[in-house]
Amino acid sequence: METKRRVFSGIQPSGNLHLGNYLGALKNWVAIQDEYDNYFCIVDLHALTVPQDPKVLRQKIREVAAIYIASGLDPEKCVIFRQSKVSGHAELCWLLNCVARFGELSRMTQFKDKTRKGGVESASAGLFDYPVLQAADVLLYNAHLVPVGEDQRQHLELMRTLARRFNHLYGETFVVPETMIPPTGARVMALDAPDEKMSKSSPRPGSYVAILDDPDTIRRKIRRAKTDSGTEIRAVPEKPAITNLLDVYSGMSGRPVAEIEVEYEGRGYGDLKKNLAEVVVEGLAPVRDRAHELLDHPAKLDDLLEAGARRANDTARPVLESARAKLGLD
Ligand code: ATP
Ligand code: LTN
Repeated sequence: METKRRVFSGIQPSGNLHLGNYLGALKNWVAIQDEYDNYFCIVDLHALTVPQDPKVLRQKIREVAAIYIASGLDPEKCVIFRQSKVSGHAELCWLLNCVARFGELSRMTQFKDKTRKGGVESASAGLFDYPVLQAADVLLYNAHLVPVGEDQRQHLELMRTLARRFNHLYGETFVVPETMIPPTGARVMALDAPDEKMSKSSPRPGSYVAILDDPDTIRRKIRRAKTDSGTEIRAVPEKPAITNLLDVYSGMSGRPVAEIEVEYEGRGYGDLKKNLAEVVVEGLAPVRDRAHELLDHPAKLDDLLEAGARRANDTARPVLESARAKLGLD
């Protein structure tokens, strides 16, 4: 039998999962799951890089698990598990910390963005180290492919650099993983600020459509979404708000943006928003319903995550052992 190449990706259980997570990540994971050996992680250690309420975190972890499955990930085909339940992530992170450079971490734009408001002085060391833990996540499984949204490109480049550097310094150990970014929906922007990415940690609920939002909330948020001046419905750089709505339309409907532009020639923004809202409501309804059903049986979700962690541990252990041995820690 031909062995399948391996995929690894993850989402943080912080805040509400939104359309950006769905179109930039989840939908593609589901689309490729038959072709690969899949590891989809709930990256709870990453969530700790900013303060979390333990009670809320516990609930969010289950919610992410439910959304993974409700979106169409099949637990028979995918190892679904929590990062903190496989201690190799934290251990390999330390080994890679000693290979990563302060300078390269200082250049990470996500760190700069996330510390812009509060300043670096009060940022956690974990937030600074976030990309190294992310590198450990993937390298620990010798994964070949990492499907993510556009915002993760720089972290993925660093991951590849660390894999190559380790291999060069200590001998072939890690697969150098490839980045996979979808053609549409890779960078969904905030509905109320199309120059910012749609983000889970946003304090403004009107900036995102959550996967679990009810239909009326989705309709209201899309109705209130910012638009651009003018009336034409075209995806052009001068129209970032309309471009974003068209991109979401395309991602949710599977239709090319150009075709949607033609359909809306001579029609108004109101029409576009109304129909887009229905496309989003229809697309998310089955996910939301299924997620709620799954959340009604939390013990089952917990069992599934435990089983996933056992399988993940089995895959991770030999890779970690080989990295330790290369460093002289055997
Ligand atoms: P936060 O804003 O709290 O940092 P987030 O919304 O960026 O969180 P993550 O858990 O960091 O969510 O990301 C999970 C996955 O979703 C990643 O693959 C990321 O690239 C993708 N993603 C996140 N936001 C967007 C977005 N606005 N558009 C497309 N993909 C996105
Ligand atoms: N940092 C990622 C989430 C993440 C991830 C990973 C993605 C953590 N570990 C490993 C892919 C592979 C983010 O999207 N913000």
